[in-house]
Amino acid sequence: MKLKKIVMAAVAAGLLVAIAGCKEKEPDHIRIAMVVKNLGNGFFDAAHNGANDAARELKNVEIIYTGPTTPSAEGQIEIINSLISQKVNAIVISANDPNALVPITKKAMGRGIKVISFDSGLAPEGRLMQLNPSNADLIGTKQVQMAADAIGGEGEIAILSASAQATNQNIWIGVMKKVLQQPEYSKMKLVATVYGDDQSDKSYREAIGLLRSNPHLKAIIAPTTVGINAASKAVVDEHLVGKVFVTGLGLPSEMAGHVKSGAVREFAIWNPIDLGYAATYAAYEFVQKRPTAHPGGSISAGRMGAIAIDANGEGAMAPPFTYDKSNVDKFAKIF
Ligand code: RAM
Repeated sequence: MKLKKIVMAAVAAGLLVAIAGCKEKEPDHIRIAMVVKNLGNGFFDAAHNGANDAARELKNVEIIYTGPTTPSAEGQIEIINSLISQKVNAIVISANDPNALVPITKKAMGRGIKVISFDSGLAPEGRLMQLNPSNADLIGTKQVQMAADAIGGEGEIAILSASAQATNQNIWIGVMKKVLQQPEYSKMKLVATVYGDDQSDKSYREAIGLLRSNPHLKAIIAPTTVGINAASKAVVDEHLVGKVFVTGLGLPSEMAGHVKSGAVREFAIWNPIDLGYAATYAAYEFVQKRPTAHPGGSISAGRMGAIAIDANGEGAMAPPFTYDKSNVDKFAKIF
């Protein structure tokens, strides 16, 4: 009798284990890979810091920070292939191309990896969500306004961008071109758009090229933290401070000296630490299959609060902040 009871208890326990095994188990150690456009960019180093902050709060999250040495879709494809073999739980990517990466991120998603893009987006079919730093119209408009302020609303301007396929820069350039058609900017003329590939040396060479081949140039707008830094150096080296003004999106830590030299009056940016932090929370919510993590829902991003996901699967953070000589030093200590 006693033996029968033991056998029955053992069978019941076995059944319970089997049932538990059938139910999809939430991973207790979550590996989130942050794939950036390229390594060695201070903007992404700051985003990485934010990702680490989120991982510390979430406790069971490990961040794998990676990216190619130069910003190319090919380099990111290779990395994602390896992340698929490593069976990471999520990939958070700033994409070097909106479309070229879609087949590989689709493959990753097919293997159960949650893919979200942040900063520079993937086409909707290649990701579950895109986290934008801010609204694209605001970012584009702001940069034209800053250039207009610096040059009194009149004269030739040029754009020094990142890589030619970068999703985020191309969206902002599109907005800038539209804004420039408004009557208030009719005296500003966009004479060239060049690409420094988010490499300091190439951006510097492109900026020098712009300055030398456009003797009437009044402003360079660089919607990239690498480009704005390189363009400012070029203006100083060509002895054009006060004649040509640089503006765009920069990191206070990299731009403080250029604001002091006079090459830059104002520039803008959002907080890249918060962006990396929120992107990590977003990935976590998708891995945990939170019921609200879907287009039309929202993610809850720790200290950043709830971020709504629109019908296209996009979410946006705060408006860009403007920096000039009154505040750049204070923020230079942070990012
Ligand atoms: C560079 C990168 C990044 C962009 C910033 C403003 O660091 O191109 O994608 O968001 O500039």
